[in-house]
Amino acid sequence: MKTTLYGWGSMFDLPSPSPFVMKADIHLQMFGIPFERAIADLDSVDKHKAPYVRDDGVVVQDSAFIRRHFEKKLGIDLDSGLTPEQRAASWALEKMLERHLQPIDACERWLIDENFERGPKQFFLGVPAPMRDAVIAQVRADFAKTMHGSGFSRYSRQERITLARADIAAAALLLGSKAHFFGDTPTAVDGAAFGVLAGCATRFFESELPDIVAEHPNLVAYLNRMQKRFFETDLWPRMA
Ligand SMILES: N[C@@H](CCC(=O)N[C@@H](CS)C(=O)NCC(=O)O)C(=O)O
Repeated sequence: MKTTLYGWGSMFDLPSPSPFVMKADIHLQMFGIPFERAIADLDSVDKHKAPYVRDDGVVVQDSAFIRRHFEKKLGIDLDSGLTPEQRAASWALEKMLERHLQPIDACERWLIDENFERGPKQFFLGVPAPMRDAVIAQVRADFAKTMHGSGFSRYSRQERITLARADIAAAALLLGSKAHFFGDTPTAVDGAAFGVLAGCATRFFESELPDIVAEHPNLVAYLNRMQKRFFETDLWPRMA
């Protein structure tokens, strides 16, 4: 039996540049199964996104379906002990963070020139030099188009930050003084929450987001606690 999680390792002072890879990594650790980590080859999977896992030869794409695959296979519920209402709140929080706050953070990284230069541009260092600039321009244009379609780039940067501030404050309030979002033990949403909130908290980029996270000492303590528990050492292979 062999399980491999495909994604990317430490970048931008984070365990992974991708919140979804961090989430899947945390979930696999919560399942308690041995697994390896390997650098993703997006061209090898039809959704063209990471994370994905190869589990005994079966490829499972998308962090939500990775979770479901192992919950079913192992008979382990990452939300065991939660009431139906807590499960609903957990899903709502996860999707607010992933579908609203995360794209705002992505805009900080991809649309602000100095952040793009020091951040996402590094993803393309492996592209042969003669075509690198064209590939970078195309991928960045695709990102801008996606953000226009979803509406995020139609907000000004300051409007996006205002919305992010509300998301981060909501997460901080829901966490309160608990060790994790639903008590002493991590549940599924902690994987998603760590991924997105750690992404906002990194000081690697020029952004107001880390300052906003820092306004909530309980969130900062939570992120430190989660980092220590799940990512104490650098677990990923070096990227080429
Ligand atoms: N819904 C997916 C989202 C995964 C995702 O957006 N991954 C990004 C990195 S954060 C990616 O692989 N992007 C590559 C691309 O869009 O080409 C999940 O939960 O796994």
